[in-house]
Amino acid sequence: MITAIAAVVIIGVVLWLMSGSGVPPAPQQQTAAAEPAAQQAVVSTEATPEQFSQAPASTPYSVPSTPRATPQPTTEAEPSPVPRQTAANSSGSSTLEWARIPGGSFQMGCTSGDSECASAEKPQHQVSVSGFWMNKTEVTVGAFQRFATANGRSMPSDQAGSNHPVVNVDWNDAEAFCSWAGGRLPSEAEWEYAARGGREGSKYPWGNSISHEEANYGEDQCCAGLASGRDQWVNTSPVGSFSANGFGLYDMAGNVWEWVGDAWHEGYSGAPSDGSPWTSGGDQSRRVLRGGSWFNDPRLLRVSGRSRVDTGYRFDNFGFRCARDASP
Ligand SMILES: [Ca+2]
Ligand SMILES: [Ca+2]
Repeated sequence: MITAIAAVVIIGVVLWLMSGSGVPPAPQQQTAAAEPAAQQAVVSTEATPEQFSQAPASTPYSVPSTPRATPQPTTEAEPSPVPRQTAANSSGSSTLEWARIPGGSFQMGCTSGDSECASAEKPQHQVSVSGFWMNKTEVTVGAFQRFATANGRSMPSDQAGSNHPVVNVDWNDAEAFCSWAGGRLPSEAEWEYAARGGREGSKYPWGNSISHEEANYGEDQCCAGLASGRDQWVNTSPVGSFSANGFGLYDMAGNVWEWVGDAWHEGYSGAPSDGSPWTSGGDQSRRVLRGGSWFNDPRLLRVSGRSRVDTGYRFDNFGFRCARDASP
């Protein structure tokens, strides 16, 4: 009898360990059980965890039956180590199109008169950025698939169509992709400079107000996807489904959050003024995300808006785009 009881206990312990209860949680933070930990990990300023999607991994993507035509980029880019197709046949699915971003100076951070600014967006400060290249769109599922295939990596889970932005990528995935593509992640300053598109003093890349005609985002109050007007998508939209900004970049507001190279700092005191990534000090375990997503309310799509999360986290509203230095 005692032997039988002991056997049952041992089997129970083994099954408990196999169930994962005795090991740290995997980076994937999509299950309901993982939400509290993920939320705790990101709460430290008024930029709340509402920016992250807790949608179940199985949530179907809303791909309209008659998708809006994708604007075709027209500017040419420098040769890339990643084979490129023409815009006409790529549909943005597997190529990386690069836009040349001219150098210049801008005011980074909280836009004057913007009552929605968080303390982390202050102080506003001048930054001078050298010219560089930046992907016109978020990196697509198709492009990431090519990277995964070339490097023997498995695709992250729960992807939509090949011309949608890749999601469920952590910071290291993003950096590895950009390195493979001959580039790097943009610095936070480069990202904001690029997002503003040469337009100073606006809350959004196109002006001071926002509607679903300009970007893919969610409900006005936190947090859920919403289809309305030109924004036909409850989840991600095909990249380039909305108008480009002044630098020819798409979806700098909304669709998916975009990883940048910088470590998280609670504000801009002591930040570099030369456009370089701020990688010293601050919270080295977290990296910055920009631009808001399909899951978020419009406040988080503001061009100065910031968020951050642990480098190993993946969500179905996290993506990225790459930058690269301009040739001298
Ligand atoms: Ca939407
Ligand atoms: Ca975006």
